[in-house]
Amino acid sequence: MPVLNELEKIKKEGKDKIFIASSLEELESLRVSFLGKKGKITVILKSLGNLSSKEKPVVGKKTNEVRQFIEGELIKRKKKLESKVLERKLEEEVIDITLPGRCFPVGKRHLITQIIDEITDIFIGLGYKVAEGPEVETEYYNFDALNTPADHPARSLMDTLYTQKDGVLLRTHTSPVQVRVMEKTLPPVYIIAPGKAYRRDVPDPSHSPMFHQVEGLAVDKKITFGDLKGTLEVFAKKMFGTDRDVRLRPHFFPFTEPSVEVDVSCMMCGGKGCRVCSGVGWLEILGAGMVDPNVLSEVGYDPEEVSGFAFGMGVERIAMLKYGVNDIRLFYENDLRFLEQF
Ligand code: 2NM
Repeated sequence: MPVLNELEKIKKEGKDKIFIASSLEELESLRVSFLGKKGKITVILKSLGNLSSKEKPVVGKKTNEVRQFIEGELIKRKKKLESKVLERKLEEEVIDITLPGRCFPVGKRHLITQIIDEITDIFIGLGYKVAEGPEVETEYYNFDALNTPADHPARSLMDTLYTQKDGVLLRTHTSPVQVRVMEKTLPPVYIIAPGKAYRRDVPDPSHSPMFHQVEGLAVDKKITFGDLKGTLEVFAKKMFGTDRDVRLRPHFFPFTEPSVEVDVSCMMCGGKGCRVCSGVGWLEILGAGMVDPNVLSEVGYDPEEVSGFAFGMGVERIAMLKYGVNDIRLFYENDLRFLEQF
């Protein structure tokens, strides 16, 4: 019977083609070509009616056998292809749970903030409190109350940044904060005033129209110049190292009398003289003095009852000396290559 040969050929063809099918799509189109509405096996099943009653059961049986065989082959191949797809997916999506997680970039305090905190901690340790006040000040708190004469050059338009409003300016130091504290507090007063100050300067390696200061003030009964000297020595050694020497040179400030400038032995050369200290072996770190009796009277203190010392330092200057930074403008450029070093 030629149809039996035909079925045997279909069986062989199905087996071979299903075996080499390389995708689920290909397998599906093979299923359609054998078992679909117009598929090779379906066509034969439909033609069974044309056969004789003797042939019909033989061919019918063989057709069913081939159909079942092909269905079986299709299922086997389908399972194989599905597991291959899953395997590839697992390989592609592999997650190494032993890899360390991605780090978020962590910031840090600006060097200027670090130095302010360091200075603050030293004076907190000596019993001082931190005081703050406005950066926009009046001429009274910035100059008048600090015994600064009306014709003092610091008051000039060349040196001070004034606002549109008469008598209102950007503070040129943080001393007005201390005047404000003294005004409303009875002695004893032990405070430091960290913060921004403004001066009419053109930026260059050592000048900036905005910079940071920490000023200190101690007012109590029997405060002496010796107390000032001892306090500043303790500060200088905590800040720059115990092997530093400290010296005071006479100076002048309107708000203190006597006044001094304070030097530490150069931390670069140890005092022998080098490029950093311009060969002199000493570096100026701050200004200080005994609070002028006029300043004490102005805030309502009795200069016969109490005395005080005060000091002021530039934070950028301290940072530059401590870390060998040669241009103040580096502090304000926010270049992480600079800032990350500290
Ligand atoms: C300095 C130098 C010397 C100072 C004086 C006062 C106040 F308010 F008590 F009068 N505060 N800070 C002072 C004294 C500041 O800076 C170089």
